[in-house]
Amino acid sequence: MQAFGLKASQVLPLTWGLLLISLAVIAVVSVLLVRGLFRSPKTTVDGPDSAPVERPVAGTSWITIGVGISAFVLFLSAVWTMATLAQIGRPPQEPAFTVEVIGHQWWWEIRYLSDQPARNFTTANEIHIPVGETVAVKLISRDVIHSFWVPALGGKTDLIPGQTNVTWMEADKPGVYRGQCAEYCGLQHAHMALTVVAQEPEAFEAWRAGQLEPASEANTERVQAGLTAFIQKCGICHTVRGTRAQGIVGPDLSHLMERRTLAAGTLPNTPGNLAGWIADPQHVKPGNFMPQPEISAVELQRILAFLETLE
Ligand code: HEC
Ligand SMILES: [Cu+2]
Repeated sequence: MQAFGLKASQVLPLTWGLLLISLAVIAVVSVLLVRGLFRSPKTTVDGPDSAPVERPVAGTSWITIGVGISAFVLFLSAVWTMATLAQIGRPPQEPAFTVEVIGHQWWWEIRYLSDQPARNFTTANEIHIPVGETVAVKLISRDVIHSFWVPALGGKTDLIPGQTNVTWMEADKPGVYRGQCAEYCGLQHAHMALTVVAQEPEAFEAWRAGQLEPASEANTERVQAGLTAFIQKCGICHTVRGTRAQGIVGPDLSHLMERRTLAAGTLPNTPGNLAGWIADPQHVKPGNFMPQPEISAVELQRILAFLETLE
């Protein structure tokens, strides 16, 4: 385990501390239990029918001592936990911007919010952040309870339907950090991963500028045909900014080619996997909410040609 940010570096000692305390408790209890099991009774009973009239009292003081030690250790753990939670509750500095993370069964909608509406944009399953800056994260759910967890950057925060939870993120080293939904949310819960990409500020700004651009124009006949097929067969659920495809049921695909994975971390985003996903999404991720499209092989090729322009 390694921590890559302010929040994680505060949570990590607590994780280790509580783990060690728990292991010590198990060890002590086991030793006492085994000793008790193999201890021969001190009182000797004279005959088969006689039993001591009084119970021996020696040993009851151990109950008081045991409860005392447990209560002390539990109290210490509780205080340590609350102190850590209080420390990470608020970001150490004013957040540079806010990302809204919306949980869907079984993918993450990511919305970058700005004071200027023209600088808002939506993406999916991959969050880019500048290194060394705090980013506020607003957590919302559209269906059931999910939990946002990027282990290398900090602890979990739940996404609760009808409520907005707020947390924050900070990474002190550039890198690609894997996150995962950490609250069982149905069939494909295990395939609800997300990626956090921490970049140097210039690289982040370049990425953001790219995301703000509309999707590239369809410039060849094949791509144009692909766009038409896409609007007909996919536009009801997916948005590609600047086109008539404006669906909101599935992930925004405006800059699909910039993402590392498909279907919330289920597959690396390669041309072969993309074709396989569109041809049979239920095979790749059974039960997910993208139905098997009714498209011919020719349409599939055209749609792929169009999607490959979405950089
Ligand atoms: C009924 C709505 C619906 C239709 C129609 C639909 N999709 Fe999807 N699509 C989804 C949903 C929901 C997901 C998210 C699945 C998941 O990861 O659980 C998805 C995911 C995807 C992804 C992965 C995106 C990512 O960032 O991971 C691609 C690519 C995609 N769809 C392409 C298409 C194409 C191309 C078509 C048309 C042939 C299409 N979809 C039709 C709902 C739909
Ligand atoms: Cu889940």
